[in-house]
Amino acid sequence: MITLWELGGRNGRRYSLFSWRTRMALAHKSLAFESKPVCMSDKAVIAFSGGKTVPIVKDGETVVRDSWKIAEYLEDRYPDAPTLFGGAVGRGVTHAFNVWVDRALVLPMLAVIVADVHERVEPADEQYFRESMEKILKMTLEEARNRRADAMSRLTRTLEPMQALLKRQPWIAGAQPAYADYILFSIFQWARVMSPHPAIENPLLEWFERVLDLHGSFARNVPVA
Ligand SMILES: N[C@@H](CCC(=O)N[C@@H](CS)C(=O)NCC(=O)O)C(=O)O
Repeated sequence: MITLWELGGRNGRRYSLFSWRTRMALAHKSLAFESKPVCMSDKAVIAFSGGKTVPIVKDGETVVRDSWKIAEYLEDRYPDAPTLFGGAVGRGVTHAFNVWVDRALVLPMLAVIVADVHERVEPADEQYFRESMEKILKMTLEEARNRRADAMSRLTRTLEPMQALLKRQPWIAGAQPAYADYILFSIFQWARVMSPHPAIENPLLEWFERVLDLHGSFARNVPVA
């Protein structure tokens, strides 16, 4: 059995966007796992991993931290289960996409949903979350809430290439869903779990619904905002 350490929010929410990539990769490969929710501010509980972030997985005696490294580990360890990358070239291109999403989309989405996320983290994390997010965004949570419309416009502009792509093919990875889909999906699942304001339009919205239906609606049936 694989164990997954990930952020736990109020009422059973699982809101770490990077952990959603791992969750979807595990579901894609039909690997069962046990979820260990942690607080963002509690670094002692994940010190065994040698780092300060989740996701972390433990598979037997093997501990892997960082969502990209976990995806590579799962692909190499479980080669007979459905592929996440579709070979070496696919792995390289998926890595490029991972970097693009992290650099281009995480901050614009954070600016849209940060105040909503703050209302749904565990009370023990409220202060830590506020301080670290205000430092990253260089504004208070209240300012972020007031500037939400601007942040939404920036996000929509950045997503335009993905909207264009999804008019031409059903999945980010092409004819079949694969890890590239889960990378982009994680951005919107983060918003779905923690914010009551929809931040997604068609055709992206239809694609998102398709991903929610995958693997027995694995990602659909979870506590959301
Ligand atoms: N590159 C890492 C990023 C992981 C990351 O930033 N995780 C966040 C949660 S979504 C975290 O653990 N943050 C802890 C903190 O900011 O103290 C990955 O892909 O796993």
